[in-house]
Amino acid sequence: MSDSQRRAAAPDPLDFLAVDAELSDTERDIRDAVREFSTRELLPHVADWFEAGTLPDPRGLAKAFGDLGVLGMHLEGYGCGGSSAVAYGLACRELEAVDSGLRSFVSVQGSLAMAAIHKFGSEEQKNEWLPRMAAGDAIGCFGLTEPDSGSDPGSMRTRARRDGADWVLNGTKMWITNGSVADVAVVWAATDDGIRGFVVPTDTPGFSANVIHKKLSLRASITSELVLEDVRLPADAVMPASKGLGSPLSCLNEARYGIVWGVAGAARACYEASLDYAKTREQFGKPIGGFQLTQRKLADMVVDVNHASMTALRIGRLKDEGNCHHNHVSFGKFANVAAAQRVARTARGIHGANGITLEYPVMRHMVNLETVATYEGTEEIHALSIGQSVTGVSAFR
Ligand code: TGC
Ligand code: FAD
Repeated sequence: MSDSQRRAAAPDPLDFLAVDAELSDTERDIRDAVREFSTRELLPHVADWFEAGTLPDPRGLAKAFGDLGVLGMHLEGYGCGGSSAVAYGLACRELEAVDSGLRSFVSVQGSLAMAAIHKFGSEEQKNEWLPRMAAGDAIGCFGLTEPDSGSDPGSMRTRARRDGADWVLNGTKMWITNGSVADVAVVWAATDDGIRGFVVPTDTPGFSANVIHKKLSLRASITSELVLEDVRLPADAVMPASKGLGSPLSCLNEARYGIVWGVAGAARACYEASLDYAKTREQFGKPIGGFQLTQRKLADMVVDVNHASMTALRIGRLKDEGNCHHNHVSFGKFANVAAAQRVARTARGIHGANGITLEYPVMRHMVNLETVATYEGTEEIHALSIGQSVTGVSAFR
């Protein structure tokens, strides 16, 4: 039967372009398992965690994520899952549909701390840390940003100097997710030989971490300052294959990739909440979804949500084929975070006064996305990366 003879099914409002029809059975199974876990174990509590401004049981959460199999799930060997990039992305999408802070927990563990050790660590470092981190028995953090070096990490002041065979680290890292609950910190420091990465057990004398309070965004996440005062480490604490700024930046690609998917989940959650609200909330004698202005908002939202999912899936397929350049990831982070911010902002408005409360997820997502737009390369940094990619001219300095 030709297309013109066959009557196509009407689009599903919850997957308008049937993007998920492109998934394999295995990918769908992983999506469903993470969605089921997130809905059962995380969603009922996340508003309270956000209101409290912390994660009350980070070790229990790490263990639960380990049991679910999402910590370093895309890494090969050492107790890790070895999944495809798309499967990992789907997990990030389902976690961030609940809260960006929860996806961050998984991103920092798997895509930053574990990925750094996996890419650049010695066999001893990999065997010591990766199986425990995959199981959620050890928590890791990733220290790149400093008080005076954010978008420009190459200007870092944290220094590692040789003292005999040992290394001695001094400096301060800022805004470090899970810093004060971590067992191990991957710390990037300048050496006489360029930037190198160090595996630092957090009980090493001279290492301390201070929780950053009064955040108005990503409140269901622990963010810390790391202070390194004459932290003495053995010669084998350096990750042997780490060399230059490109090493930490290559880890960022992994976490940024998770964000490309994650924010598609946050956007979807805001759109679905708005659709539900618009169909049930009545004013002027009819559901607000019946007003043309609301329908325009829903149309804009469903377009953004579906564009974001398609972008994530395309970049994921490129990654699984081995054809994903870091500027593809910049494209995805730039496009999808902005789309999710538009959706969340509109969703907040559709919910009226209810939209400013934690009874509904929309303002929580909206303010979380302020962090997501800043970390892992700000909107401006990714715009400049795309600009450099298409013109061949760097506008960074
Ligand atoms: P530049 O000279 O351009 O690059 C230095 C070397 O690195 C290479 N490179 C990359 N390699 C892999 N992946 C990338 N994305 C790369 N970008 C650049 C580059 O080819 C070069 O290699 P080589 O061999 O020629 O030396 O460096 P630059 O100093 O001009 O900086 C470039 C810039 C601005 C793009 C980079 O510094 C940057 O991305 N800045 C943003 C910093 C950032 O994103 N920080 C995130 C910290 S971690 C975090 O936020 C965790 S949040 C928690 C969570 O994820 O949930
Ligand atoms: P700045 O770099 O000072 O930027 C300020 C403004 O200037 C931005 O708008 C920026 O886009 C703009 N700007 C900078 N350079 C240019 C330019 N060349 N052209 C145009 N505009 C420019 N870091 C870690 O290392 N590990 C973590 O686990 C981690 N977790 C985080 C968790 C949270 C909740 C937050 C908020 C941040 C986290 N970060 C982490 C830090 C994050 O990566 C940085 O905040 C981010 O890289 C931006 O740096 P900055 O805040 O110093 O801003």
